[in-house]
Amino acid sequence: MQSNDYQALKQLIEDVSKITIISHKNPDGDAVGSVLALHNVFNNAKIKSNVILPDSFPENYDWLEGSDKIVFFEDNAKRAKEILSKSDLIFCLDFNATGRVGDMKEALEESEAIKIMIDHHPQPETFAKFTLSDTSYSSTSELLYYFLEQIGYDNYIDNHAANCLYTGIVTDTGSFKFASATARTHETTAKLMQKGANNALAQDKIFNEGKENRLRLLGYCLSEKLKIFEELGTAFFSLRKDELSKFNYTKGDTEGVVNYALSIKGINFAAFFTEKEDIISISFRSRGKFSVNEFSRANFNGGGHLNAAGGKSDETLDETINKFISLLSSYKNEINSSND
Ligand SMILES: [Mn+2]
Repeated sequence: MQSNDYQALKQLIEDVSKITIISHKNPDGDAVGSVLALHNVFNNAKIKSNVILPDSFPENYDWLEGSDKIVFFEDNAKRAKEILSKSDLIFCLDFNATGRVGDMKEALEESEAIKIMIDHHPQPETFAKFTLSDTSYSSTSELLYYFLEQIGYDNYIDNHAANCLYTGIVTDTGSFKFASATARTHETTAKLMQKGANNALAQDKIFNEGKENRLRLLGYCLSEKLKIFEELGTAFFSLRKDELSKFNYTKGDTEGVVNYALSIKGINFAAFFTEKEDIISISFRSRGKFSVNEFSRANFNGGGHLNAAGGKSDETLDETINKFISLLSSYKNEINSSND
């Protein structure tokens, strides 16, 4: 099958009987939004599908239609494995490598289903038979809209699916602030609103239903934990386990905090280090040309996008931060000229 043979793909979707839709570990708004959008579209087209995620997602997405139907691998591995192994077709949304699904990796790789990847991260692996991968899209949700148009399924996007796609676009573009939000992104968003996406409701649900401890943790990070290296154009935050538990941390509570460091004039590179059970997890963000994808791939076993990437380290929090600081001088020119 040609990778752009959408007619054949549409036929395949309609011919098979077991379709599964999955996304990456620690699902974000784009992951949850895109899988549920496709699930809702298939429902409207009278096509059955299952949705599996490796683990749970932040509560602020549980208003999305179909979120209660998701099977979580971490809670129900047996059932998830069974679904994956019996699938004819597996849609892999918002990830580019089987390693991104965590403990679900083996079950995904072992499944004989035809895999379809729709994703916007650079350097995709080649495990899928059909790969629609384009880094010029703000989000997988935006790219999924394009895909649905190509197979003639955009008419099946109802208000529920539209809200799901809108959520993916809003969260991956920082509410349309990032450079990744192009004219096309806004055009797609307009079409979603015509199909019933409710922007005010969605933004309210996503951003204004937080918990007190999350806001206090943000305050603590901003006032106590921000380190700035002005001459290196870099700032970072870090949180130890004891600090996380003091604020009753749950997954997603520090999402977006790293971006605040980039709001300072002259800061083009930001990082957030979190001490997890047996690993240090890192978020990187940048403004302009400096590639945090390259930086993380080269130094911190991670990757992602030009301006947003993840990383990890097996060393202690202090060792990880020291390594980070010692690397900065060799990137100084790149960082400081990032916005030229
Ligand atoms: Mn995404």
